[in-house]
Amino acid sequence: MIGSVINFISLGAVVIVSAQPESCPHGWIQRGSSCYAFINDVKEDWMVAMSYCNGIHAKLVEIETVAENEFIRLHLMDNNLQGEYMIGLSDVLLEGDWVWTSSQTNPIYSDWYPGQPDNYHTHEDCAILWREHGYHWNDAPCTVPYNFICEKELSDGTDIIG
Ligand SMILES: [Ca+2]
Ligand SMILES: [Ca+2]
Repeated sequence: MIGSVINFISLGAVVIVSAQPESCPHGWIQRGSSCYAFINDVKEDWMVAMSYCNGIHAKLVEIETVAENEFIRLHLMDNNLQGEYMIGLSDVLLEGDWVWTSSQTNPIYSDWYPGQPDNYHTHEDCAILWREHGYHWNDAPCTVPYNFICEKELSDGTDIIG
């Protein structure tokens, strides 16, 4: 009896969720429960890129798995998107200590191009996807304007839907 009540409740919850299929905002690219905005009409430095992403309730993209990395690299290559893309990884606070901005945690997965990060001219504290090397990662100056990618989770949109 109790079991069937629980089943009924959980079934109801499933119906409610599936009645509001979530999708990414117009212009964003969806992968699972994540949405990605590839910003390449304006190049910005790291601070401005971060602020822009935050302003649209997102963050500079944080790439935690090989699958996510391949998804982004393939999107850039398939669509022939030009230039470098900044991601949410930096060692601006402590040289050599790379952290994802939103969590301040060291990456478990990384895809540095061989020889990187090299902190060239002791002045490279922000990670980019390096076009001329298949969008593998490079450290670059945070003050140079680059294209960038914002990321947000679909669950962030429930407030708007409700
Ligand atoms: Ca550095
Ligand atoms: Ca470098």
